[in-house]
Amino acid sequence: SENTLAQPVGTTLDRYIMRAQAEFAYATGELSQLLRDLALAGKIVHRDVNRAGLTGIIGSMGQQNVQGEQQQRLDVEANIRFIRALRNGGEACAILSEEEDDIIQTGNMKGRYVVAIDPLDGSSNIDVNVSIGTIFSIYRRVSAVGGPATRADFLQGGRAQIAAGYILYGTSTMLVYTTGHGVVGFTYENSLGEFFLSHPNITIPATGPVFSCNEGNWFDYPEYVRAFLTRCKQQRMSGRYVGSLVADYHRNLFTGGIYLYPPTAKNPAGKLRVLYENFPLALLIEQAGGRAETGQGPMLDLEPTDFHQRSPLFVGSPELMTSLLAESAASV
Ligand code: P6P
Repeated sequence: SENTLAQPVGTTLDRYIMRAQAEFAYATGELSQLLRDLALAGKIVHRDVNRAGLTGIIGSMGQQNVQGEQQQRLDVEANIRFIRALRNGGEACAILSEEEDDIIQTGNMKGRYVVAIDPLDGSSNIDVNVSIGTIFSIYRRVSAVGGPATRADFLQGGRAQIAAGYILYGTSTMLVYTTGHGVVGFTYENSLGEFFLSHPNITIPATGPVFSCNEGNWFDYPEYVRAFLTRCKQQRMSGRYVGSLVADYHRNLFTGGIYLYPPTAKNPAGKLRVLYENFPLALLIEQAGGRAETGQGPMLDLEPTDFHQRSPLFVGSPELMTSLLAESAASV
């Protein structure tokens, strides 16, 4: 969808949100506050991630982390940061986190939103210094304001999301999100503690040179996926796979390309999680002019039944997605 809100590169996240709120009149500022809360937690996780290797060493010199707590694993630490920021911000009545089985009631019974979040995806990449990311998905609650959130709040389906995005802790830290008016990107300047608008209107190229998948699973892949990938190789496309979802997704968003996580023997329903990975990334790609599919239909049309359910994910440039789906149709 057209991003009708053109603001100058370099404006801060706060200014951008305030102008967007006026322009799009979304909610009465609650969503704005929610986005600020997520950005705040992102700044804290940025700091944690960027000194991860050292904290153990510094800690052993008697310097405790800011809360004086025993240094946690980074994904556990990130989970605490996002829950705390959302609880203190007051807008989210509940959170569904990859790190916790059940809904986390924040105590903000009057909060009108719920947030599904993967606080730090790709924790296996943390220990080897590979880029990692936070992925978030926001819904307006359907349960009664003033009471606790319910399962139904989180199982509304991908097209009910009112906002979605990610924070990529990469060579630079970026916040990329949509509220349904296109995709916008902010880059973090940690000496100032500010996110600055760097990408006012992100759109994915119609096609591109990259295919991303874990070819270790080649012999598990459905025949149509192997046929599609073989053609990619015959066309001498580039195989690029970091093995960290947000890093692979973000690169393809700019270069153009296709990311595939098909069913495998180990994960017959796919590995990636619907509520806090596939749905938010699918909303973003559609807002950026791309497509996201499960293999059985559009990702956003999947009807979720469980909080932590998985699905296959094929996501990227529209022309490459059309080509993949043509292989799928031909294979029936
Ligand atoms: P595989 C990381 O563990 C993760 O959840 C995503 O970040 C990443 O894209 C995927 O799994 C990698 O999975 O099976 O290729 O190692």
